[in-house]
Amino acid sequence: MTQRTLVLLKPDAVQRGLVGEILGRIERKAGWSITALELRTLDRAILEQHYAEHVGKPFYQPLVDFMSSGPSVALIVTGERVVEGVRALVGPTDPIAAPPGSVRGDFGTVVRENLVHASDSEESAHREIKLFFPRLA
Ligand code: IDP
Ligand code: MG
Repeated sequence: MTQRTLVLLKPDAVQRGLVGEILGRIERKAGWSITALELRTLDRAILEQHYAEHVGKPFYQPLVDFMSSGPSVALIVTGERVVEGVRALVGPTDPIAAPPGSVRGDFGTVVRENLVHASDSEESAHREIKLFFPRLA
């Protein structure tokens, strides 16, 4: 089942020089491809739409501040079961609870600065690709 998913390497990943490490893990999965890639500082208007489900939660405003604080890498990954697969590669939201071997488990300690966003369903992937790469939606 070939799918597409939207991945963001968050400002902490770019600032810490972990882009190559994380992209390498994605590239090495058999049959997966990076089909769009861009370094960009995300603007608040896009982030407010992207994180609309979290409006009103205590972490929402600091999250938008953090996500707009410096450049991120936005990409589309295409391949077999990439929606579920990239979420597994990234690990659970809390990096301390995330298993070693996952990106968050290997490199993160702080929940907000957990290095990567990945779409959580095919429906989210469709919406997020439209938001970040409208010409490819
Ligand atoms: P996800 O990125 O694993 O899908 P979500 O629950 O959708 O996690 O939360 C979106 C992002 O908001 C997380 O990746 C993390 O950066 C941040 N976040 C989530 N929960 C908390 C929290 O309790 N404290 C601080 N930041 C949080
Ligand atoms: Mg989420």
